Amino acid sequence: MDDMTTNPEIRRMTGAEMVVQAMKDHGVEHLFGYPGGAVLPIYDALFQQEDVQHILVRHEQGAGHAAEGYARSTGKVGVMLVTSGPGATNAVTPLQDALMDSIPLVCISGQVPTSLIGSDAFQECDTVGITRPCTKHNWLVRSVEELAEVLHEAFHVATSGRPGPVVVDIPKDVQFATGTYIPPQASRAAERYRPKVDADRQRIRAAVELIASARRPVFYTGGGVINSGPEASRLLRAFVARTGIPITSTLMGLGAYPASGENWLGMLGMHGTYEANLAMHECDVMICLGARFDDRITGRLDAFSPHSRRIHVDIDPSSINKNVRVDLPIVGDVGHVLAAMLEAWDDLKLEVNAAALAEWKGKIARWKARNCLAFKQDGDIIMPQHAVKRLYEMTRDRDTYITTEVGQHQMWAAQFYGFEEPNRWMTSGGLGTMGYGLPAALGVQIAHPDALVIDIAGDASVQMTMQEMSAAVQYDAPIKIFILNNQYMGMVRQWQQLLHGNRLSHSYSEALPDFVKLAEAFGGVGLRVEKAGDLDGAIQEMIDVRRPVIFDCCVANLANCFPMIPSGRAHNEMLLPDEATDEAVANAIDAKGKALV
Ligand SMILES: Cc1cc2nc3c(=O)[nH]c(=O)nc-3n(C[C@H](O)[C@H](O)[C@H](O)COP(=O)(O)OP(=O)(O)OC[C@H]3O[C@@H](n4cnc5c(N)ncnc54)[C@H](O)[C@@H]3O)c2cc1C
Ligand SMILES: Cc1ncc(C[n+]2csc(CCOP(=O)(O)OP(=O)(O)O)c2C)c(N)n1
Repeated sequence: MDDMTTNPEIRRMTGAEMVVQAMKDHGVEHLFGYPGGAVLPIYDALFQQEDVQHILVRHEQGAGHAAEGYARSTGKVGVMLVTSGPGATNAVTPLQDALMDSIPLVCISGQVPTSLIGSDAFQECDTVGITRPCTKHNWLVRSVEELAEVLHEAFHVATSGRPGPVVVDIPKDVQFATGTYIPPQASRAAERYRPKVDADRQRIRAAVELIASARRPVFYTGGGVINSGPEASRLLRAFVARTGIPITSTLMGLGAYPASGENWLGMLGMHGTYEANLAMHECDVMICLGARFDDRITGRLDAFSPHSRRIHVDIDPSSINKNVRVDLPIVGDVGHVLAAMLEAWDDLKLEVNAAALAEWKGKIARWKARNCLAFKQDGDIIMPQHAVKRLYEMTRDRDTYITTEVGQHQMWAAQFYGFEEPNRWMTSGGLGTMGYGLPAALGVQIAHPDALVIDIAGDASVQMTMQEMSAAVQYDAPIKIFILNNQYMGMVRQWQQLLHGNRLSHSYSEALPDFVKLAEAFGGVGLRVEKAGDLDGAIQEMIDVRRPVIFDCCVANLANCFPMIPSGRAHNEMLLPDEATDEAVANAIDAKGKALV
């Protein structure tokens, strides 16, 4: 007897039907896509079923970022569907974005028929060639008999180990052809790729003993804690509570430990807090959990945390010793490792050095008293920090998700919006993709229809993917686009001011759209606020409207985002708000003898 008769799940169907069936079998409820000639068979199969809902975006980049927002806010895989040629090339930016931020994405792309591959056919491009460096893995499927196995492998690879984007490129004749569909249970994909999740016991023991011996320890946590799932955040909180060790996080890890937690130091890095960066600089034991020593964190490498012994927990062995040498590498899933660390801590009856820790915390408290995020809000002009602070205070008790674009507003959001839970914060960290936030908000809202989803945006970034407002209106997704409108590419202007002699080369948008009219043109609601006194009322109106809103919040044009470690500088060479005089900045530049950009 062959498999067809022994296993009723093994069925004959077309390649296009297999794509839809695999989505159903992997629990996909929504996908984001845009049709075209080379994917029409798949669109036809989608049309004939109701289990998987397709969200029609307005540009393939939007599909990718929406799928990223969906994935990050749910912990599930994000799925996108694009046609060949321009559809695939438009998907490159979100694929690279997802690769850098470890977001699980499955991108299905249509390809010209196999007989035409390599003939410069209409809308042909070498999709696997183009996307090879910006995916975790990709496949060109040349036979319908391979398709089911490749699809299962794609879902497995995207979501296992260090998550990331994958592409399955399917020629049109393979979509039309009929073949055998095997279900995920019959697939061998999981045997072929088995990342290590449990850590070596000896190393766990060495790590907890090193932590117990520390006098000035600090947790440096990152996106890997979010990737690992909510249990990792719970275990992290438990470990911090057990030890009382201060904790900071990267931009990507915000929410894993609550911003209101008593050991919280705030974000670290280029725009991180004074206390977080100095704690990293002066610590004697650094416990890095699911973070990758990015250059926005380390600053000048030869001056990075000069006195510390470092533990690095990461699921991807290639992250270890990539940028910074560590003393105790641990390869594994951060949730599994934390569980093992807590167990070992209790079994070995370890305790922190209470006197040394108290002294360390006293020092940190003095750094904290420096109040590095201070800003002045007086008069009518709205300070951007104040706008984010009020937005936070007025939405913190709701079921709120925040996305951002890229620039100063993104950093102010990270500094002034306090995240209490994981998966509430969606931002483009590694690639820094302007245009990420609006479609990401759409993806989040599709996953959480009743939640309050806000994109904290800049006036320049938001114009890059503004067209997805139309998709938001179509799907009744009441996203709120909260633009901190300073009329500049603020982050670029800030660097030009501080590091390029204030020569503001092409960073001012002389013509901006009327965002209120634009919102209305899309079928949404537009609100504009110009005076600080009107801010709260308008935020409340935005919250109350159950429709997509563009909120044009006119803020101080020339505000700068501090603290700031100019790139190439060390943690203890940070510029603070009231120190960043022209003279101090000029000296900082002169000391190096060249612009630090
Ligand atoms: C304008 C701008 C300014 C920025 N300024 C700052 C700043 O001031 N501070 C800052 O922090 N960032 C800043 N960033 C973001 C920065 O560029 C990086 O994206 C960020 O620091 C990387 O965060 P991460 O180290 O947590 O790594 P991620 O990119 O989140 O990577 C996660 C790491 O964890 C590992 N991992 C994944 N899953 C698991 C798992 N289950 N278990 C164990 N390990 C796992 C991965 O292999 C990887 O090494 C800025 C970005 C922009 C655009
Ligand atoms: C696609 C893309 N192009 C260029 C950049 C470089 N860049 C980083 S921030 C920024 C300005 C962002 O301006 P805006 O969205 O108005 O935000 P603001 O900094 O004013 O808050 C630019 C151009 C980028 N990050 N992404």
